[in-house]
Amino acid sequence: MKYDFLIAGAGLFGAVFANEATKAGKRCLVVEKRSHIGGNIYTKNIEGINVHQYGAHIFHTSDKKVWDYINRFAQFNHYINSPVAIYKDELYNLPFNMNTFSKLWNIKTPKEAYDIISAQIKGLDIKTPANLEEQALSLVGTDVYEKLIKGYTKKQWGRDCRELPAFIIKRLPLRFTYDNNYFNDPYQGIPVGGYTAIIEKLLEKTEVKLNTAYREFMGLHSDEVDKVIYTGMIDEFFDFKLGMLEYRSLRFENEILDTDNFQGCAVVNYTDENVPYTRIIEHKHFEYANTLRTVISREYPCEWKEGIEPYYPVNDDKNNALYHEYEKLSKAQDKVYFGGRLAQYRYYDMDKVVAAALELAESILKN
Ligand code: UPG
Repeated sequence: MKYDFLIAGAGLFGAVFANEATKAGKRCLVVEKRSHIGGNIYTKNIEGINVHQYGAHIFHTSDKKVWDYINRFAQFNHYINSPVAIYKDELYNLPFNMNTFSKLWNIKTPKEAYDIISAQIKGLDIKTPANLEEQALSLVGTDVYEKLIKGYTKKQWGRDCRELPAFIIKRLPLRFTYDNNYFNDPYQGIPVGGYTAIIEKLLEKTEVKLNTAYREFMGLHSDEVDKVIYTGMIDEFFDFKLGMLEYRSLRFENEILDTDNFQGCAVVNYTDENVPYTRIIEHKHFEYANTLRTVISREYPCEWKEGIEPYYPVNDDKNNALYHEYEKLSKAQDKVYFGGRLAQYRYYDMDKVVAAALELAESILKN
């Protein structure tokens, strides 16, 4: 056997696993269908700025082990994600905190904010929130929901808030302090030199074939492969034989502008349903780049279809049920392991991907 492990996909999951396996003396090959490594965390240097080609990625974690691990492959800057939201001609700080509330209602104290939100929630009579709309309303009341959540979520997911799972909105902190940090995690930052450099380092000692689809490679070389780590779409692995899972995708319009500062921060969300994009990313602010020009990306969500990249699993009841059927098939596979956002159909953040890849490595590399 030529390879102990064939790793399908050179994204974060595949690269972390490959690094561990190679270190453990296993012969590994990574096949990647795109022309570059990194999956959706890939960054490319344009105008001296590391542009997040597949959307903004901010590394944040509460897991000290994961933080120490990833810091072996990059130095992280002190970036703290503090996006703003624009609704019509109004601008608010995110996540939902005292800065947001004082601007919304012209108030100053947490008690004033709390009283307004409580009064709004009281009239709604929601017991256990059954969907994203009920969850959002019962957390922050009607004003925040109408201005900062409803339109954005509809654009992001292409579905009404009543059709979406409640957990999605719980990603965002709600605070009664003047604190614009988007995350509660103690560790956060952007890797100096971009994310692609992390993947390069992870894969430094592993053979990688780009422009190589898993299916085609196996069609010709399956006899050279012992075990497989598969990080692509789980339904595609099984030829969609139980039906297709839904994914959300994104399209980006990138522009290089002749100004050194276009919007004053890295992430500006446009929460009005009538603005066709969800956010504008100005990449230089992730890394405090000192450049004369700037690069911005407008982000347009769309439904995934064959030929474009999948980004987000749509974890509603219908899709989760179908995923569980595929998961059963995957468990019955003798020498194939499924990992990452697409293969596990899970809205994973990067730190969870690293943790899951390390866990898999630990459990199967022993022998
Ligand atoms: N949401 C709103 N209004 C907002 C922002 C978010 O309603 O202004 C809802 C929406 O339903 C969204 C959900 O909250 O789907 C989750 O939001 P978020 O966690 O920001 O979504 P992601 O697209 O996954 O966020 C990515 C990265 C995150 C990064 C962020 C850029 O996961 O790490 O910080 O983009 O701000």
